[in-house]
Amino acid sequence: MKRHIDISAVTRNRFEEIFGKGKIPVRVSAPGRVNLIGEHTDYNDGLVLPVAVNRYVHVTGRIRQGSSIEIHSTAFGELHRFSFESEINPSLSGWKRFAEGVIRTILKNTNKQVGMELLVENDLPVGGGLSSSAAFAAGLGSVTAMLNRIELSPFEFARTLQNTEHVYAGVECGIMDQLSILLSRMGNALLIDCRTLQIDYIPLPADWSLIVLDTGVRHDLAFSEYSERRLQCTKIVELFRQAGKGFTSLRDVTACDLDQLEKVAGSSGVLLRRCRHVVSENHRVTKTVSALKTSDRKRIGHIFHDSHQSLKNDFEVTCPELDSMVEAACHAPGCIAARMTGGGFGGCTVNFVTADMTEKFINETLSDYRKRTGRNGTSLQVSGIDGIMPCEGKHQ
Ligand code: GAF
Repeated sequence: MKRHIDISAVTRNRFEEIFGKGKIPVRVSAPGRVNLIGEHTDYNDGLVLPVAVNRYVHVTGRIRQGSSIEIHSTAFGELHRFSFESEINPSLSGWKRFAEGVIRTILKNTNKQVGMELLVENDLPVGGGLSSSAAFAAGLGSVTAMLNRIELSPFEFARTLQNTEHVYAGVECGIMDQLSILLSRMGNALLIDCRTLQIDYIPLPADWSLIVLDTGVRHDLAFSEYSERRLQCTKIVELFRQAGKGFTSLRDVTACDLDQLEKVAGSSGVLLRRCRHVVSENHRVTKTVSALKTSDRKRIGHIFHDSHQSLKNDFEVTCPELDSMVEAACHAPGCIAARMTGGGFGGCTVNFVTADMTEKFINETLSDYRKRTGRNGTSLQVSGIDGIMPCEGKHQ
């Protein structure tokens, strides 16, 4: 695990203002991630291609006397205190419940429960589609493990973090965010096969910039719609099973099977469209990998376009603002490829841009977006960086 002892003076002062002077704390910086392609495929055992980016949740912590835990979040401007002597308060909600859940889960089944003082600082926008919640959990979990001298394998750790999102944040997410935050490598995207957990590193073209554009829109329905999409995918697998196919997930479905689904899925066609998105999106991940290897701008532009259209029309997780941002980007100078990224219903788009056109691209896209929607979007130029547990070579 990457441990930082070169804590900035600002963090050190902030830490001491909250917790008082004492031992030098340890610090872990958990990056956010942007998914290049492979959307809503991770929980269907499919392929994804995320990049860990240079925006972080920093967690600084040290051991304290006794068994109580104090966590201060600068993003929320609040302190949470709890002790292992009592169970988690069932009425606890929001970031406090999630933070407590992460720590309790990491320490479950160990006899290690040291008291801790923890400071959480963000330069990753909260709820902005760059996986701030998975980074929060990964940072807290890593410092908890370090201070309690617990060794975790990246895969075991990723599964534990995913489980805490399900139980304590109420989001039935896949495994993509956790693995990319832990295992990414500088200058590369991470190709994850979410069925086998095989990981390959795919270099990003050096003369392309990676730009994240935030629509500024956050929809409350994102959580409920996400759960609904998951349920629909499970239902499709069940329908195939009833029709005699031995599928365990949508990863098993081929384009030829879609005709059969049309017959059994009823007249609405909704399930057929959901399935078509997942099947075609897996292919697009593979095609993106080969387009990246040859720096094929035209091809990647088409693939991102098709992905966005599929998410808009078949999976129905975009919104007018995401569609407008992508359309604006496609008309802007220097654009190589643009699509929505993450769960959808607001949040961000991901864009490849010719490096020397970056500023012009951002200005023109955001100005066009403003004309189309009356909203001010924002931009982040990001680069692919190491995850918390960077590794050499292939995995699994
Ligand atoms: C969210 C989830 F957390 C991921 O697991 C993934 O499903 C993504 O939405 C959609 O691709 O970020």
